[in-house]
Amino acid sequence: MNRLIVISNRVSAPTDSNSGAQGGLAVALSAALRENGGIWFGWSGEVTDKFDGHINFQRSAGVTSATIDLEAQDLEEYYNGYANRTLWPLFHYRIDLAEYEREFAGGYQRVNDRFADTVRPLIEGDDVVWIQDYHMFPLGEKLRERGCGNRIGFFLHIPWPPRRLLNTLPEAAELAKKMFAYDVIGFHTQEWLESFFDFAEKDLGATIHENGMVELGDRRVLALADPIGIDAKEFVEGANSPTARLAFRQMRDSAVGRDVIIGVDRLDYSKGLEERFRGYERFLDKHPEERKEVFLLQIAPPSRGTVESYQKIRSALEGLAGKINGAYADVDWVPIRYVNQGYPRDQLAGIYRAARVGLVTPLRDGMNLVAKEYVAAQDPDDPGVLVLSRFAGAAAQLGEGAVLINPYSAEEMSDAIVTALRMGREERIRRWRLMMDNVEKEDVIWWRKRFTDALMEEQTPAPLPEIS
Ligand code: ADQ
Repeated sequence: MNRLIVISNRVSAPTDSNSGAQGGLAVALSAALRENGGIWFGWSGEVTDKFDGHINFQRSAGVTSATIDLEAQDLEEYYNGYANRTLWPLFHYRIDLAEYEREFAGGYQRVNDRFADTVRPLIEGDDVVWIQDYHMFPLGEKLRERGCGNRIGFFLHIPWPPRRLLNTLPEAAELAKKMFAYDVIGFHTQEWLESFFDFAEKDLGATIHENGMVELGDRRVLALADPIGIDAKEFVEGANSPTARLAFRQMRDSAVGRDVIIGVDRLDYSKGLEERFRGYERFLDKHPEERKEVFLLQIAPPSRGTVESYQKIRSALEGLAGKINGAYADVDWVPIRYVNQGYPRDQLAGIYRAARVGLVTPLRDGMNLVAKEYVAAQDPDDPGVLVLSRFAGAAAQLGEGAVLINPYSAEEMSDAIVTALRMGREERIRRWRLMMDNVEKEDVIWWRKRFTDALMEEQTPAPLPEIS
């Protein structure tokens, strides 16, 4: 069996202290590393005065991690700069927020060189390398330049934008060409995959074959849609744990008979939080009879706080929540409970379960795991309703059971909330079953295996089932 070398910006291999708090991705990759042996390589999260290529090895819960420290300037240009101020907004269709600065692009290349230099000596014989996400587009090519002939895969966790948007990036073609250094590349949905095909064909002159093989000059890469899932089994267990039961009871007690509408998102402009608040405001305005029957619990831990656009969205949301609460609250009721902290996964599962409606309304999202977690946490005999944005990757899998909306439309959001609140138990169970079947079947292990099978065995995976 081949060893696996996973490379990502941050390493979230289990440590003795965080094993209960890991997300599905970390769980899936750690399981793969445990089965195959190998190393998880990435940035340590630490800053050093002078980069010296020192690698810190750690072994915990059967997984070896190898990390490097980076310089403050690296982080400013590569992480806060190119990754989060250039690529993230552009790939989420926000060219109005994307910043195209040469020093960001330079820092991005420099850090990818640092990754390549330090990880290259760790890659042996027939190791298989799997690189994660938009922080590392050029890493495959840089490893090839350093003589790495191993099979290398790349998975993109965010959307691949339409070519007319991507072409606003000065080095769009160079960036896209780097995808051809890989043997296999994966996207969450058919839509992102097709956007890649479109760019490859029209802007690079590549040839797309039926089986997903894309040819450019003498390079061939297998491109596939491989939607990520959650660790459904573990999440269901978590939702039935004593911690979750307690969180459920506390939530229901504090709701005093009112229906809870829940949103859980990193505080990010791609998640459509302002639009969500405005949609909810429309609902309050149009349905005075519902006002004191419900409240919105929005949990949004801040992220990327040093980037200006994130500071702006944070203060905009505080303003909006304050304005809505000011306009509608009464002595015995507040319409929005706005919370800025993170919660342990089991507690979160209990909170999801207590909510009659899950509002997952990103303006654009590669997948969105909160939608799947909300479904997995529900009581099978009395499940809540998922209101889901058409523009989340998750809509391709959960669209039959969710109430789908256009998140830009306050009217649709308001109507969907009413539909969800009034939905009878039988219909809720029917819709939930459809979604849960998918969440259980296409879980994170399925996702990982679909990719690593293609990478290790050069197999084109079966096409995804069509959802009407
Ligand atoms: P994210 O943009 O971070 O991920 P998402 O898929 O929703 O988005 O995952 C967020 C995770 O953070 C979930 O597991 C959620 O439970 C957790 N989380 C959020 N708020 C929390 C809170 N207050 N307390 C505790 N946990 C919280 C990126 C892409 C997505 C893609 C994933 C995986 O943007 O589209 O689905 O990667 O590929």
